[in-house]
Amino acid sequence: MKITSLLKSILILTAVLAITACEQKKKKIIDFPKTDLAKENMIPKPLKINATNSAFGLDQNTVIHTSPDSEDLHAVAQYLSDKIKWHTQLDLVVNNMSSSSSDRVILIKQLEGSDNTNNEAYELTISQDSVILSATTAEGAFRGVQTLRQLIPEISNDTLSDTEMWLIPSGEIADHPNFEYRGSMLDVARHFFNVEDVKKYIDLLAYYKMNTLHLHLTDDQGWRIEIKSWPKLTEIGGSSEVGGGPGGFYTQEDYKDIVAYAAKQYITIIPEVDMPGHTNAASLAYPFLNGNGKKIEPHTGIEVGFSTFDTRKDTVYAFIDDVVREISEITPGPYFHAGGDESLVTKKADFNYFISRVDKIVKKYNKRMIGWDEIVHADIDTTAIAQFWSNEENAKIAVEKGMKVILAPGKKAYLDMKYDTVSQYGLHWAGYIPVDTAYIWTPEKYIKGINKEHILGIEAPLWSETITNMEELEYLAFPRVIGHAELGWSTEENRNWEDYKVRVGNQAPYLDKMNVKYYPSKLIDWKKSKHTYKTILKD
Ligand code: TNX
Repeated sequence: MKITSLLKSILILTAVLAITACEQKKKKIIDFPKTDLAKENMIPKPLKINATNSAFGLDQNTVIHTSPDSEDLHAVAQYLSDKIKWHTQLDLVVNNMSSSSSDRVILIKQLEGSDNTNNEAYELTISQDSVILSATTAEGAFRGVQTLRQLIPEISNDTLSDTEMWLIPSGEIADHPNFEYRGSMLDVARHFFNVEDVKKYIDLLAYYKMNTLHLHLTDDQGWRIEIKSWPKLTEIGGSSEVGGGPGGFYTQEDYKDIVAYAAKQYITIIPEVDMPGHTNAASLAYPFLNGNGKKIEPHTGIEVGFSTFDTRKDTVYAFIDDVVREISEITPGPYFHAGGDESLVTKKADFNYFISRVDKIVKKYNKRMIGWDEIVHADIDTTAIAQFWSNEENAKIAVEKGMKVILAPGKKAYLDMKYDTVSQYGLHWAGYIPVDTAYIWTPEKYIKGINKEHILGIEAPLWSETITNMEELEYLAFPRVIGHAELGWSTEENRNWEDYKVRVGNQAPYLDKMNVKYYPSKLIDWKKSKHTYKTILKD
């Protein structure tokens, strides 16, 4: 009897001690401002937001945990930890629950058997003690991580003391994208951009939940991807660019590096080999390809439409087979972009014959062909995708044929159009595109008769005739590409220029921290510091 009661007391004491120890360790939020999750500056705007006006405290005692501890989810959690460190200097452990100092948890949870069939869907539940990020796939969790990042206050070492925590507004978010395909394109042919430049662009696209990067790898002025069976493509075709600069190219290892880097951020790389026009650099390397009957010279100007492959030679298709095979082997994504634009010196019948043969080659290597909207006149499979850029009739024909369309309207989505008459870089054949014009349009209503079900998604191409380095690239792409990210993800009801304008102005601290030289459009009130909720704690 005595022993039992002694044991009981010991047990109770131990429990009390444990609780007290815990209480002592756990910081209490004693005073936090009323927050409003719905007013945070998230881009793209999430589908549903329910604010609960309290907050989750982020500090060194927060741990990140995944359930299950799978490789994919762990990688997403580690990415989150790395990014929290980048944003805040806090070094949070992943999947180490035994860590004695874990006060609050960010749980990344994979849901099974949910009805939600969208791979990119996620939910966030933010309360005082925990952040629960749930998704059916690691990809969905990754998109949710971007939302969380956008809610994290910026902290620098000297401003975070032991008695302070930084608050993430509480509430629930349920989100998924409006379009499956949300991308941008980089023209690395007119001017070459190196692997590091492309990686930086990928990081920025991922932050705004884009999921594809189309690389325009070849054009009249340069060939930028190593093809082992045709080495002169890069030896000769790679060494020129607009303006006579040195050019450059990606080895297959470089390209694989880009693909793998993008894949970690759930971004698919789409390689484009533009043909039968825009092929001067290829024909310079291998003159038998040329079909315009003229002597080939290096092209460093920006005129288009003068080059063509010889569409009636079997050797040309043997060459294309090698090119498509080698690139497809190192491209895990489902698409191969075969160009097809502005083939002004290729006879119509030859052009259509060419596109239909190329479509078969692309299919042979298990890819789906994408082509600029001119391809729709050819006899091609309906699994091919038309990328609308200028001709609405072509887009309509695509839809009538049962093909899907990617919208990249020159007048709205072209990142290489000047903002206005005083823009330093850019062209203006499709008009001037200020930041509001780029944002204010509805993809589902842009072309009469082309509805949501016909549209795979949207893309914002950045042609590089007038830009030679990252700073100039960023000037044209930012902030407009951020608006295109929202157009691809958010529903029409959730998009509003006045509201977006404020949110984009609040991207400045992030863009500055990323060292992005965005165009400081006067239409936007750029905020120099991020609004944060900060609280003082007591033990
Ligand atoms: C049209 S868009 C082109 C490109 C140019 C661009 C410049 C398209 C399919 N072709 O060759 O670089 O305009 O804005």
